[in-house]
Amino acid sequence: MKLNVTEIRKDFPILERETRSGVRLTYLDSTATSQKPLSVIQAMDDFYRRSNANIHRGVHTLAEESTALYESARDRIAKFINAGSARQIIYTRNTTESINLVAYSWARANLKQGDLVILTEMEHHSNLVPWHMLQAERGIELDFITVTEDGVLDLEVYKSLLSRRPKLVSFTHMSNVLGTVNPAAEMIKLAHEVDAIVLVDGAQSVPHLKVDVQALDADFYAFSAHKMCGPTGIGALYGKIELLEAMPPFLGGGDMIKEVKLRSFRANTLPHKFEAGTPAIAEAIGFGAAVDYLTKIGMENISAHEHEITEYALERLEEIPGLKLFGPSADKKGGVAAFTLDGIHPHDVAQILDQDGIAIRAGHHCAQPLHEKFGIPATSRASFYMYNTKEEVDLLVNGIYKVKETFK
Ligand code: C6P
Repeated sequence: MKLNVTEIRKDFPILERETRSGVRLTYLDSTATSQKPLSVIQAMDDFYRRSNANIHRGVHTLAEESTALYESARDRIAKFINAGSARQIIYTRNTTESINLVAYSWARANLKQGDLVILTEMEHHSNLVPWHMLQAERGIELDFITVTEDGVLDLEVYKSLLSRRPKLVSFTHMSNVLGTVNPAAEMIKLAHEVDAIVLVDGAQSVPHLKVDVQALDADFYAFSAHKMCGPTGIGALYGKIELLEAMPPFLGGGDMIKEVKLRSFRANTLPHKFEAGTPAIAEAIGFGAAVDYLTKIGMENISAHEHEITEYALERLEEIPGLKLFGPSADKKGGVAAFTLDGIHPHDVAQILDQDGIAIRAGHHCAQPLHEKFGIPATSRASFYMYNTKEEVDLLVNGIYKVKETFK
């Protein structure tokens, strides 16, 4: 179904604002964080106005209401990615913490010196640094699936790395710079043939594609609420039950225990075993409202709209002399357009566009090794979501011509 973007934009009050007098916002930075619809803002506001209390601790009405809202959000998040059970959804702060949870708990219990972990050259720092840290501590080995000139993973390299029998393969489902959507199901199947466990970084895929963790057969899947219309400060880790059950707790404290003695403790059942201390309750409720919103719009409709916008954007950007795009063609990627402009620093591009209210990101986008691979320190990056329009792409293109004019 074609999206009614005019109606959708009414759900996002921020899109109405001006960044300076007479200059309306053109928000092209949803890859960094998406904007939030009224239903999410209201769900969090209602919680604080009506139901605010700590969860899993009290028997009074508010405590029961708050617990029910928190757990009901988990149920809907589980359904959204087709997890078999809500027990498989661990609330974390974000994708970064979800990956670190696997690195601290699963990996420290299962990996020893010399064990191989396969990553890719297009990873975000949050799927590199936790493994660097484990390498320093444990002496694990890291190797990388290379990225081709067109910005896709070289699956022949992957297959040859798999012959070295890695213990873990961890890769991003969708690149935050190239936009490349990796063939996750195929990659997971190949990893399972050599008995490797697979962690997927879903920070950019869950907000934009229909993700079914069971169909993918992912062992772990990490994502953040704030990139999918939800609040900051909350994310999730999905894991297969048998893996999560066998893993030791990550952080210790309240709520993650069944029983505590002076010299020992017994860990709680899933998912609470991994949720120590008072969590981000209002944020979890906002996360639930965000998946309701995305479900109402329909993930297939969102993907189709973004595809149309991205195809148009790539076509228009390609026309600009001196502009170089990174990443594959629109059929292999999500709504991301990273580019350089001959002789002009990406930060200057972003700053000049901002004068016209156009928000893009410039820098290495927390993917320094990928930029190094392409021999550049930084790119400018425009990214699209369900609320973006072709008119906004035109504003971006006109803005880039203005940047070129300024630097002529
Ligand atoms: N990328 C971007 O502008 P957190 O910060 O934990 O919510 O997400 C981390 C992360 C992990 N993997 C990928 C593929 C990502 O894109 C991100 C976040 C943002 O590209 C902020 S750096």
